[in-house]
Amino acid sequence: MTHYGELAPTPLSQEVELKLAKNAISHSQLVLMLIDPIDFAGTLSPELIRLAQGKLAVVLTKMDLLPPIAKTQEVVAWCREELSRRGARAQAIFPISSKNGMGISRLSSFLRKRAPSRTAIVGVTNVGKSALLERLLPQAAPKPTISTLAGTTLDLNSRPYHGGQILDTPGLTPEGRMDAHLCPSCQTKLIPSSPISSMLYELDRGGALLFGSLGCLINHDQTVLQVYVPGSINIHRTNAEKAPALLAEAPRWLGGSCAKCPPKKWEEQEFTLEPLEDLAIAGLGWVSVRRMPTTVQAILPQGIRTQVRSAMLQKR
Ligand SMILES: Nc1nc2c(ncn2[C@@H]2O[C@H](COP(=O)(O)OP(=O)(O)OP(=O)(O)O)[C@@H](O)[C@H]2O)c(=O)[nH]1
Ligand SMILES: [Mg+2]
Repeated sequence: MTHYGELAPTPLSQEVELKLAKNAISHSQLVLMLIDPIDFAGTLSPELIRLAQGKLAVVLTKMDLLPPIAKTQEVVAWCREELSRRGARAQAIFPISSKNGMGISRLSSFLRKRAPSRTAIVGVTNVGKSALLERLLPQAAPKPTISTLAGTTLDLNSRPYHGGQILDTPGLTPEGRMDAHLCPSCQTKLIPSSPISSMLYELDRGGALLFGSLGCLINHDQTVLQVYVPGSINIHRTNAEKAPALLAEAPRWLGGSCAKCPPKKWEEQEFTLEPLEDLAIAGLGWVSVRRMPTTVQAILPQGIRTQVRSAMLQKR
């Protein structure tokens, strides 16, 4: 399969992805499960957490993409809370960046001290598993394939590591994420290459925010929202009357999707949010409520997972 001049992998079926992950986990003493904090809702796999029970360590990847106001230890504490709300316990949580090397030496010394005979690196597609393996291996070791395309690693890849083995695995294809509604080119634009932007909006009753042509939030109350989305998303301020028509029409200037993307069916949901709560939208980002409670109506492509949670980044 060719993808914009590059050779793109033929996707594995979800059944095969899960079978390979199960195989890797059952033959490992330690499981590094990767979660991307900028898409916590879209990259946390309850299935992998269940399979890895008792041997789970969580790696928070791509920390370099969090906005500069993020405090690493707060994000780690928040992640621990979110895991425990789901009944999951991690032996340790490692915030890292395979891009700039942050946190890699702490993770390496944990692995050397624990010295499991086999460690599995698991997570959804594109979360950065192969990039982490590359960081952990000595410089001279053959490099795993790393790419912006989801579904790059197609089989278990076992490498010697400090007297044991470390295993890279194909990612699980997550369901209910924004990328499932986009063509490959628009999917790539959703992957940030620099820290995601954080913008504050004061909205009147009936005020609306469009996230390109990917969805919108209509406010039923006067409120202040902090919006965290990739910089490539054009946030357009409008009102409750105009927002649904703009989404349906998807003019080119709005961006986010194009004529090659599959047609979208829209779904409306209402959320009541308290101050210091986030509404996370899988594969897109999140909004955080500041000051007063509000009710928002979200119009999103059908099947997108959403989550109301305590705020990941606290107000400063
Ligand atoms: N900014 C940033 N990008 C990263 C980081 N780790 C990985 N990436 C990028 O994320 C994309 C996916 O990385 P991979 O390592 O191929 O992801 P994977 O989990 O192995 O993906 P599959 O093999 O498809 O399951 C690539 O474009 C990487 O360059 C990181 O720490 N920071
Ligand atoms: Mg990979």
